[in-house]
Amino acid sequence: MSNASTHVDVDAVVVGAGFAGLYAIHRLRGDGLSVRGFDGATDVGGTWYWNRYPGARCDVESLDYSFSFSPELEQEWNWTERYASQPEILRYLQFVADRLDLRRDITFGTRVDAAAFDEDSVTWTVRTSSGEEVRARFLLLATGPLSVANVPSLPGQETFAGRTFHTGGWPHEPVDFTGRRVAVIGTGSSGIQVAPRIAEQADHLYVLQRTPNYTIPAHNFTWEPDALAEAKAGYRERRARAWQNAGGSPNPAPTQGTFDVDEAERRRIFEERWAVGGARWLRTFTDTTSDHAANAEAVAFVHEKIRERVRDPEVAAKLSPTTYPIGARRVCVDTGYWDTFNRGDVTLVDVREDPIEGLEPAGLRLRSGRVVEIDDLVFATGFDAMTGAVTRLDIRGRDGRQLRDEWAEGPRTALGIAVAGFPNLFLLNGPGSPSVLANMVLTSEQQVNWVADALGYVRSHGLAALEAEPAAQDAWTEHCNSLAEHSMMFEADSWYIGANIPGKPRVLMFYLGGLPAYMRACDEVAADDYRGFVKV
Ligand code: N01
Repeated sequence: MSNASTHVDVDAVVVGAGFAGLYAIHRLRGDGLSVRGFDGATDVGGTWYWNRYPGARCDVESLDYSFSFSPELEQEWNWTERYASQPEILRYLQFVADRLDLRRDITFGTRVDAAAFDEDSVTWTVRTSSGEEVRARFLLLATGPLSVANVPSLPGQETFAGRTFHTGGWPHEPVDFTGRRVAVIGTGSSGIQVAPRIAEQADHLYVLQRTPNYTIPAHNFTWEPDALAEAKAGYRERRARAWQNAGGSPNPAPTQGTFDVDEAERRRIFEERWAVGGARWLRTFTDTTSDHAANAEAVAFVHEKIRERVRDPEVAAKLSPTTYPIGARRVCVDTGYWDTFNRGDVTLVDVREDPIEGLEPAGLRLRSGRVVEIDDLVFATGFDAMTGAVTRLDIRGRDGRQLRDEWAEGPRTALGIAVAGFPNLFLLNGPGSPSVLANMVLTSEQQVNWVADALGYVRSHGLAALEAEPAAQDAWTEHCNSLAEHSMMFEADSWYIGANIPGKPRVLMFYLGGLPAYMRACDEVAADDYRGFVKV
């Protein structure tokens, strides 16, 4: 059936105005489609709009964490630091929105709440928080893998007399912690970034740690104009390398295994790479995340670094992860995290040993009866990742089937992009794609380009829709699961496997084969007349 004659308000609705949503609007518009974008925020930015906490910055280098599709944009924008801070990334996205005139097609301050597929007209009716209904042929969810805050419900929370914050929904005005006693719950990437900055201001900071994380110093720097100009002169080549890299970064892949070199040489190489800084340290050797003995060498090195840095041996021991391999959770990248614990006004509280029981007016009550008296509480407790932003929407496909019900046992997708029973619905960076395991800006471009090409195919072939076949969806999901089985990801509880949200099914929500292999799989499907998709 073709719905070419059916009335629609727009060709495509794009939900979310972060990196993926912005590029989707640009690309689809360029292809001649009419587009409406929606975002609950008052401006563009997605993650970088919401995560305004002090110390927030990206752990991918700024030159790489930026759009690659336009050499003009690349050359016009000048990054000031190796790892850009949140305000700078937000300014960059605002610059892109201005340059490409994207805002005119986006309705801000408006969430999409629901979308229902109509089988007769082969259209989606999208309902927003303002009560508007928009009918579109295509629905693209650029809702972000880390956009729904996880706030643990602590008994007595409403009785707490102080201020509370979540890193993922930080106020727009600067928050002053001067003279205040502050607790940060959580020591993931957000907690590890925010704690040192709050410590600089607060009267006293308590860092409440349940599980220590591996973190690698960023060794951030400010770009000198000459060095930046030189780096930008090689941008095309840098991008070409990034597209060929499993993680979407231009850095060379490791070539030797941990035990290909003797102990002294291994140490020298570890040190040399440590001095470079950043998460790429994890890829010093080929086998760190695939071989336990190799992993143990990397772990021992990090432990040693913690002991070197943190003066109190007991605190150093508590900060050292011992219960899971490095890389099983996302490695953090920090600036001054361990040094923070050498301050007299910072206390590490082990809430694995003495768990948080609840809140009372004066602060946090621990199981031992101890009350951590505070004025402010910062939740750095993460997100209902990958699926949370999709399953909170009321999305009804064929026969009124609810997407959240379809995913009750864990998400199932074709290529991480499409879902059987939901024609013309496209996920960007959805479960089953590389998503945050690669450079999200490049993955966003790749996802949008694939979807835009698919929409071009639909239109040029006089079709109404593309819809994933159940068998293709099963095959892709099983492929992702089998890659996951051979990884170390299930050896730690983390948001990667849904373990941070009570009741969430434990499945690894990513494609682990790396960006180039993923792109090949997507391209092959497209080249083979959208193999595994029903042409509606
Ligand atoms: O969240 P997390 P995040 N009681 O889930 C603790 C990206 N990101 O916001 O480990 C006590 O990693 C929880 O403890 P445990 C990046 O992809 C990137 O920090 O479950 N503690 C953990 O310590 C990252 O991986 C950047 O035992 C509780 C913490 O809260 C992802 O976002 C910066 C608790 C949550 O850690 C998420 O990072 C920031 C409870 N009830 C974020 N509940 C960069 O680019 C939770 N915790 C650098």
